[in-house]
Amino acid sequence: MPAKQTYKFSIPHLRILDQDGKVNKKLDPGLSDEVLITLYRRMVLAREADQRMLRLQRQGRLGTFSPSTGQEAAACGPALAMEESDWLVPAFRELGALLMRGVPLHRVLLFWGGFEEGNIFPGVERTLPIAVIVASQIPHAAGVAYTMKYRREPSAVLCFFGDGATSEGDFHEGLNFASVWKAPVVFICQNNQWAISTPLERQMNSETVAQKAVAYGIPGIRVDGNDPLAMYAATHEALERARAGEGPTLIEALTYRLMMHTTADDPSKYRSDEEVQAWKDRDPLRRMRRLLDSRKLWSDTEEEALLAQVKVQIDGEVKIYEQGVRAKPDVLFDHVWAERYPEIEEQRAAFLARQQGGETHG
Ligand SMILES: Cc1ncc(C[n+]2csc(CCOP(=O)(O)OP(=O)(O)O)c2C)c(N)n1
Ligand SMILES: [Mg+2]
Repeated sequence: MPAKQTYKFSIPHLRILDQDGKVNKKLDPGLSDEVLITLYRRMVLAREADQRMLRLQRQGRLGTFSPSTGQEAAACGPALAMEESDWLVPAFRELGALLMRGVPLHRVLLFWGGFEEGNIFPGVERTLPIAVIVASQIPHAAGVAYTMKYRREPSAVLCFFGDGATSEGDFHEGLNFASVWKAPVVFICQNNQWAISTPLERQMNSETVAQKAVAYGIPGIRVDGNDPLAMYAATHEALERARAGEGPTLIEALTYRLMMHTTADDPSKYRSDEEVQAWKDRDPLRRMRRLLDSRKLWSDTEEEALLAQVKVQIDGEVKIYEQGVRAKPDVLFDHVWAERYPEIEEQRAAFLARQQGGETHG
C-alpha cells in the first residue's frame, strides 16, 4: 500500500578498543592509567571468582549459580561509570559489576549458597539484590529511578538484564514507564546470544535489541560488549543524560557467555565448539591486557602477582562464607512477611517439631 513514510531509524554501534588492544583515538574516553589498571584488576577478580565458584559448586559447597566468564567487560565497564549515589539493579550475571561496586564476594557466595544474608550488601546499600526471576528487576529499576526524580535527587539507576528478558512483559512495561516519566535509568541488555538453550534468533525477530528503544522514544545504542572502554563510555554518557533529566537509554551489549548457563546445564548439548571458540578469541580480558601491554602498564610479573593476590582475597572470602554462616533450619519462615504472622508461626512450630522428631500435624 503506498503510504507516506513517517519514521525512520538507525542504530549506532560503538566500539573503541579493538581485539588487538588498539584504541580508536577519536572515541577514547581518556581514562587514566590507574583507572585502566583497576578496571583490569576487577575483571580478573571476577573471572577468578567465577572459576573458584564453579569448583565450590562441584564440591557441594555452593548451590547452583550463573557464571559470568566472558561477560566481564559488559559488567565492569558500566559499573565504572557509576557514582556512589547511583543505584545498581542487577540480574544474575553481573558479578563484575557487584565487585566493582564494592560488594564483598562472600555476600555473593551467601546468595548462591541459599542464605538470605546474600541479599544484603552492607556499605553499598544502593545495590538491589541479585534477581533470578527473569526481567522482574526492570520495573523495580524504573520505580527506583522515578523515586529519585520525585525526590529531586540527582542520582540515576543502572539496570542489567539479558537478551531473553526482552521477551518478558516486565521489560516492555519497565521501559514504557521509565520513558513516559523520563525516569533517570540506564537499561543494559547483556545480549550474550543465548537464553539457556534458546538462541537469539528463536527469541526475537528484531535485528537488534537496541532498536526496541525506538518504540519507547528513547535513545538506543548497540555496543561491543567485550570492549570495556566502549561499555564505560556509552554508560557514562547515558548516566549523565539521565541525571540531567533527559530520561532513560537502552544499551545493548553484544557479548557471549563462555561457560554454562548455570552449573545445572551442559552447553555442548545446544551450541557448537566453533561458536564458543570464535568468542574465546574475543575474550575481553585478553583485549584489556593487550591495551595495558601496549601502554607499558603491565607485565607477566605483575600478572603473576595479581593472580596470587586475587587467590588470597578469594580464599579469605570463601572462609568468611563457610565459617560465618550456620543456617537456622527455620530461616525460610523468617522472610515470608515483613512481620511475624500467626499462621506462618504455626507452620514454623510444626516444622521445628518435625525436625526434632516430635509431634507433627499431617
Ligand atoms: C520469569 C522467569 N522465567 C523463567 C526463568 C528460568 N530462566 C532462568 S534464566 C533464563 C534465561 C534468561 O536468559 P537471558 O535473559 O538471555 O539471560 P542470560 O541467562 O543469558 O544471562 C530462564 C528462562 C526464570 N528464572 N524466571
Ligand atoms: Mg542471554
